[in-house]
Amino acid sequence: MKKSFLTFTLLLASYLLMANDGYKLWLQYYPLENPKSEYREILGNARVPGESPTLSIIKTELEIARSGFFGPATLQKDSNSPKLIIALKDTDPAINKNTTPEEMAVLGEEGYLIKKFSEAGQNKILITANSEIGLLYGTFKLLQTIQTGEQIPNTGLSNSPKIKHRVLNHWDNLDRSVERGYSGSSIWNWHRLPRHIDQQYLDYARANASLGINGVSVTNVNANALVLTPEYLAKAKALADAFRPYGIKLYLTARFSSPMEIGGLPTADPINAEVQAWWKEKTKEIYQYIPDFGGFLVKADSEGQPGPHNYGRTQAEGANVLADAVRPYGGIVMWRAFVYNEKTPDDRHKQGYNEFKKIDGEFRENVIVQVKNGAIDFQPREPFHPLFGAMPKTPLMMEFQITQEYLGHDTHLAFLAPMFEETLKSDTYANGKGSLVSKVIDGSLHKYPLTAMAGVANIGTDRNWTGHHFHQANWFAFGKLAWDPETRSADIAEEWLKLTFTTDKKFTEPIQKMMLASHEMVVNYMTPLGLHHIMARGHHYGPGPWVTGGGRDDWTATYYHKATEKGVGFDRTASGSDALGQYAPEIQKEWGNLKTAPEKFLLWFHHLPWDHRLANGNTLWDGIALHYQKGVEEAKANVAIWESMEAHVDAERFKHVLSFMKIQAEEAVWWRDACLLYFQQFSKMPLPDGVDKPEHDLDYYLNFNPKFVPGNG
Ligand code: BDP
Repeated sequence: MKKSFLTFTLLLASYLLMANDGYKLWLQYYPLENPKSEYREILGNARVPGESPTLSIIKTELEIARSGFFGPATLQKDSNSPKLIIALKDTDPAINKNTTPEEMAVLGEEGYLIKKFSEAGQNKILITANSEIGLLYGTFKLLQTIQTGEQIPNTGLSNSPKIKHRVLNHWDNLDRSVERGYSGSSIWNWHRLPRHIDQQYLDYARANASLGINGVSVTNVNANALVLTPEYLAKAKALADAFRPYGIKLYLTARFSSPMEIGGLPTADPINAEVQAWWKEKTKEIYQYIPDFGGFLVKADSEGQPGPHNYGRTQAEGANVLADAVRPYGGIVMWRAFVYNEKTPDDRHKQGYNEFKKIDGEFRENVIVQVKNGAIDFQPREPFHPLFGAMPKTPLMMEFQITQEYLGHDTHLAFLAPMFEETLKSDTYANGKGSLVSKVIDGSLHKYPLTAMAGVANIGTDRNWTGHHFHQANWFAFGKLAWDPETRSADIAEEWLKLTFTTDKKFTEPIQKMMLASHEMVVNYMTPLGLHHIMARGHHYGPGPWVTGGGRDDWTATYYHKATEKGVGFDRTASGSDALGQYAPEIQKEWGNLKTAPEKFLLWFHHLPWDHRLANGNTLWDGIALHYQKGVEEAKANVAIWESMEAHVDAERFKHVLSFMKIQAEEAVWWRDACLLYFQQFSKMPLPDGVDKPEHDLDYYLNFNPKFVPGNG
């Protein structure tokens, strides 16, 4: 007992002292607290019958975990009496003996079952599934359960994904720049592909598999047709081959004008027979390279991208051409609903809905419309997109942005699971009360046969993948919610902290609290009370409520906040743009009435005088100022909380996080002062008690111009 305790203490001490650059993400496999754990023998004495790339990944994973948990010494294996059996049904008698057909039936294609059983007086564990990928998912689940110190229930642990396609969207360009990427360059080195497969591709695939992510779109939605040429298809094939054993399918973004750009046709009109034939031929070629190619992701008629509008066609006519091409091979088309145009005189909020609602039911069966969580653009907070619930005849998928384009980029800690959860839990009232967005997405509300969720990746070549160590948690959260959109953000935070740092409650409890409050904190110091899109022009880093003019009104801040001496906010009720009219009557009633409208969306839907009274009796102006102040205070308090955690974290990650938190606290002040000085010109009211006086005048902020902000093309 004493000796093993000593071993554990030494292991743990050396783990804490070791430089940890975060590369291992949530797969740390650090020493277990209970050194006598029965898992030592279980992991050291596994039987995984059969040979295949996926099975060999499973074996390696068990070995990495075992030596991380218990130290490198190997165990004497007793192959006659394995303690852990990982196998498909009918490939191992222990599986057939200890499972029922009913248990197997609910697992579907990718689910798994972990069960304890006893044999000849020994405690054993089995993991089974209907596919090798299910076995891999089950293996990761067992290892996560061991690391976090949870128990496997006596009834077993059975789980299967609620969403079919769980896809990361990389906005990565072929030159390795990343649109809205803040953590280095693209991890795809197209120049070296296909001859060199970097270890990072495999580590990336492994990390995704550990979360159940099963699809990757590797290229920017602002697409380059070059990726569909043979030279690049050979490179894409090499990536697809690397991902396959991890259960990950490759998708490509398709530029709508490709038939002209690389096909030499005079048009890309979707009803033109030659265009249709071109897509069919091209798709056949892609499947020759990548037999399990997932399909296309398309951004059309948006922000300068070509699309069916160029030929007077609908989005369905555009999508269907590609859908017909991939259908014989089982592929899908993810067609984005992010369609808007500065020449359309209507509120930008309304354009996606207006474009798609009327063509509900006109898409082929293998098209899924990919809808951003909100109707504008990944703001720190948006009400759910009114298309959710409005297209019963067309499968809709969720697009979340994991990369923090509008949330302070890589240095601002914002745990996004609560934001994702807020959207998923919103009630669309499509089929009456309880018609949650999550039920639209998992297909249960409208019986969609095709279901999917996409997350715009925050991954780059930084050693820790995501810039801020805590932004690994956003990648993690996306994976968990894509698997089950009803997962609670509190559970996600806790699990991530335990896997990534320690199970010590002295650390996990305060830091989980900090994470869960961090999104609201960012909303407070950036865009409280429903303000939105008041970031700096182009790169969206830092405040820019003064951004105006420049040719595209819908890319300015003044378009969205409409501040004058009379008031502030975008009137989207019936007296204004009536975007609210796109939601269910129940929502119109609640959000349209100032007595019941949620304050978090107040200025999103209403234009109000500065002296409008909030629920707590404060004027709107005071309320805005106090929210900004609160955000600043929280960001400063977080620095102190993190400083008090030094004993629990390795020095390298501790320092890294600390310096980012200091940046965040400083920049929260920047946001508060710049926005309040700007809006004060109109409100002409003093700052309320408790709000710090700005250090500089408005001119200072207007002239502050950070250079070379990354991610802006
Ligand atoms: C906006 C980004 C832009 C993207 C666009 C999109 O500013 O870089 O290309 O969304 O989603 O958020 O297509």
